[in-house]
Amino acid sequence: MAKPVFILNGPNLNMLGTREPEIYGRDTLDDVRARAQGRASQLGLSIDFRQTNHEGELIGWIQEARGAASGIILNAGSLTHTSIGVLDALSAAELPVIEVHLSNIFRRESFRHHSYVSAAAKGVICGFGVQGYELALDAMAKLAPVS
Ligand code: DHK
Repeated sequence: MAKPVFILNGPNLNMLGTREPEIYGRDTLDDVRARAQGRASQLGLSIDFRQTNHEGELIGWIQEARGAASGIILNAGSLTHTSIGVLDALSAAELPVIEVHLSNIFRRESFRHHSYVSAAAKGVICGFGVQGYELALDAMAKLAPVS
């Protein structure tokens, strides 16, 4: 049985749909999960989709991924810009990592232009809203080992 792709979401992404919809859109996190599940099924991938508002929990999930996942798709929310702990966990995971942001972080405030996650990521998808998760799965399907 192939290992799932972990799709991990950080702080405030549980608020999707109501949080600044002009920036993040009107889809909820459940909508994102459903779309990701649909695309994963088309690609023959399984996913494990999670969200947390807590840095330590996210780091724990990344550590868990090392043995349990075939790859990590990560929208770390604000932790993208602050967390060396998340970067260190990703580096230790030794898995393909794809960084996702709903918004185009480079069109926004300068403090969003730097990402610690990027240093451990194979690539970055940002600015395509919810579709970014599907694009990340398309890319992951070509990266992740089959077994
Ligand atoms: C989500 C967040 O919560 C922000 O802190 C990031 C990212 C951008 C997104 O666009 O998905 O700066």
